[in-house]
Amino acid sequence: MAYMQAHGVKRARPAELVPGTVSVITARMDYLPRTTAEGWQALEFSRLERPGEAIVSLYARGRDYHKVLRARLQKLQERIAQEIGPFGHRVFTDSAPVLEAELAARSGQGWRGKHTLVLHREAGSMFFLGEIYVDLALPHSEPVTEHCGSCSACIDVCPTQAIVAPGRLDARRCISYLTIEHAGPIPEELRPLIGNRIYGCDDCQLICPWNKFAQRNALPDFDERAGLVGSQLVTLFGWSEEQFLRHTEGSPIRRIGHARWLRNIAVALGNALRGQPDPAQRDGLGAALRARAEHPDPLVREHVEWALAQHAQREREADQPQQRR
Ligand code: B12
Ligand code: SF4
Ligand code: SF4
Repeated sequence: MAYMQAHGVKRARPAELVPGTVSVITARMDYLPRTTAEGWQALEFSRLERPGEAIVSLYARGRDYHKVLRARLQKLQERIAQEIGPFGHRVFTDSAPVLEAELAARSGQGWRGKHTLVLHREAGSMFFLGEIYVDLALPHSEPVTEHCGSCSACIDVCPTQAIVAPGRLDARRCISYLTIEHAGPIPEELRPLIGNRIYGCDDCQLICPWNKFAQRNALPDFDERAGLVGSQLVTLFGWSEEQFLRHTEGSPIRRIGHARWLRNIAVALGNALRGQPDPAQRDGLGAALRARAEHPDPLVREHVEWALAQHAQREREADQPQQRR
């Protein structure tokens, strides 16, 4: 994430990024799919108990939000221009050095939770943020009050203890960073903690009591795509590059590329192997991994090797009680 440092102070000073900017219109867009069932948090947590199943975080199961939110903000800008005439503007969503969460918090879209995300009493935190920088002097909206109180559920649930203090995240430990942004090998000590999460992580949001108020989005854009929910790790690991590209067309997942996709699934397969009591199931997972052992990318090979070592370790552990007998 070197791009964040590279842009320096531009991140905090909108007028340096877009000269002439006087105000920022902030927006949030809910992303729970329209078909989301009641009790969805428990349903999502239950996926962790099925280690052979792949978990893709909720925001990434449909169409890429960058495209959806930007198009809608553009439309909003056009509607405003129809009313008041042309004005200077630029639309952003996670697309430039913009401190989105801070702008959202200061303009009343919600408060910053202990997990660092923005949340609101009527919307939880399952929404994206976007902005329109404008050269119009608009009246300021006020921040909302903070409602975390003595709760620390997000800090406690984080599998890698990435939330090092309220409102402070060590991104290097966050599964979202490790599986999406990070290009190299995943640190070995963190691999077992990733479980079966293969793209992003939702745990600090799933546990948050305010997410019982999270809203569904009526747009079909965020409908869950086939293959990205409830699939077996082995199935996704078997996707060729061509299949990966086809299944992730227009999805944010495509950006990580096939090799990182395989890297992430190899880690999850290694973890599944450690937890799998059934030898036949273990053999199936091991066979899938061995089929990728000669992959041309050393990143994939190393993670496959690590996962197969978990297999060997599990086999040894399974043998031990028999030897004692
Ligand atoms: C980098 C990044 C990440 C990193 C780091 C996250 C983090 N919390 O910092 C990683 C890869 C880990 C990540 C993960 C996720 N992310 Co992210 N991420 C971003 C991104 C691109 C930048 C965030 C950032 O700047 N972080 C750096 C820290 C240092 O900034 P900060 O927290 O705001 O805190 C500093 C500032 O506020 C500053 N500050 C405050 N006031 C002022 C004033 C001045 C003058 C100055 C100089 C500074 C300053 O001081 C603070 C301390 O240093 C934003 C989009 C964007 N452009 O903002 C999305 C964003 C925050 N992510 C988002 C999402 C959805 C996620 C995930 C939920 C995805 C997932 N399911 O896997 C996870 C959640 C993990 C978590 N608990 O945060 C959404 C959050 C929506 C929301 N409801 O808040 C955003 C806003 C994207 C979007 N457009 O919707 N993300
Ligand atoms: S996204 Fe997952 S790993 Fe990252 S802070 Fe939240 S719970 Fe921890
Ligand atoms: S889980 Fe608790 S501490 Fe964390 S953001 Fe939600 S209310 Fe705040």
